Amino acid sequence: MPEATINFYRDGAIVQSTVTDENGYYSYALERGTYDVEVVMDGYVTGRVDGVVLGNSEDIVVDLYLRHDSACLTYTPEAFFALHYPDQVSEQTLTFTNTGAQDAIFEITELEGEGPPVPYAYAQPAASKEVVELILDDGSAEDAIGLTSGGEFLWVNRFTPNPDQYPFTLTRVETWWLANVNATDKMRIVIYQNTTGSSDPASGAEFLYQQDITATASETWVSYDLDEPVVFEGPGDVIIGLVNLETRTGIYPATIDENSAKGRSWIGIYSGNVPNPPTLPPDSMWDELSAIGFPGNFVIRGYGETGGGTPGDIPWLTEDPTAGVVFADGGTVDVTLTFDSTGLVWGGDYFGGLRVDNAPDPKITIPPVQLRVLPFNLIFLPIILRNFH
Ligand SMILES: [Ca+2]
Ligand SMILES: [Ca+2]
Repeated sequence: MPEATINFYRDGAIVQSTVTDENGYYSYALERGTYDVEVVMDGYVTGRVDGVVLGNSEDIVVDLYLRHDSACLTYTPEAFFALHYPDQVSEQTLTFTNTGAQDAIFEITELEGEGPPVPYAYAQPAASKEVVELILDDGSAEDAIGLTSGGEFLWVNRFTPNPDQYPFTLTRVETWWLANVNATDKMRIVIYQNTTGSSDPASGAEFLYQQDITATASETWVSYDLDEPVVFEGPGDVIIGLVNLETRTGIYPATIDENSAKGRSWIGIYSGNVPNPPTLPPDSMWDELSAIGFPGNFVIRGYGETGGGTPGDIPWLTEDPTAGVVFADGGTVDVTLTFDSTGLVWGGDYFGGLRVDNAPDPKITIPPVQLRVLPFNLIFLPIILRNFH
């Protein structure tokens, strides 16, 4: 773990302190004796190993695992499917688990399915989703910039999708690396929304998602699938950016299209490394590209599809509870899902989704729900025939 502080205690008092190197290693020469070793790092729960005995001229290895000081909410199962005859009620359980070090709050909203029930004899429902493309550039990159003296920085594009494209789900980010970027260089995708209408994307930006990626020296488009698609309710702006985590000089990762400047590409520098997650605006420099003499667009694109669901009542489904707190360190909460096919048309598939809002993490996930109602004529009727002489 890089740049963590290691404190050595002896009889309850700090005797020495050091910092891990960029690979997360540390070593320190101490007088022999018994020490308590503590590891402190921003954003993590402080770790500690007590009673490390150091003898004469020996190396002692003390490895520590630190936990993020945040909530980590997951749920099972990932999707729900119920098979009913008409006028039947059944229950299933959605279980939340919080493996993080902070309490998590969940809130469930029903999302209406699309269209009328689909006879299940006919494969999948007709897709009514449309592709959403977030593009500022003209398709070709002419230049790229980096920091003359090296170091981390951030660059973003501000997109304003048409209001009727909302809600939509962002699934993919594309960019273009030039040859001075190595195929092993570490970068990070960062995604924000801004519903304030501000033309400065930092003013009112809300951080939504980040994902570490590795560059490739491709000289062409490179596509990165988001591990967790991001849902935008809108309307407003979508901010997609990249963070350069390579601190060497001579790397110019922020690729620019110089032919069609839209005034929507911003570059940010922090007084130290880019914080994790990167808060906007950066505290050292924050400028639109033309203001620093490079009018153009960063070559960053976003792709997704419309949908993510329209909040509304699913008449055949109820959840209990619809919100709650999942305690840290392995807490669980069960939510009962009740499927009710009373009064539904027989012989069809009904679709919907459950939007799960997750605080303090702003992540939104949507487990799909499906109810299949069988026709009456498939009901097995036991008939006993008896032969009376
Ligand atoms: Ca171009
Ligand atoms: Ca309902």
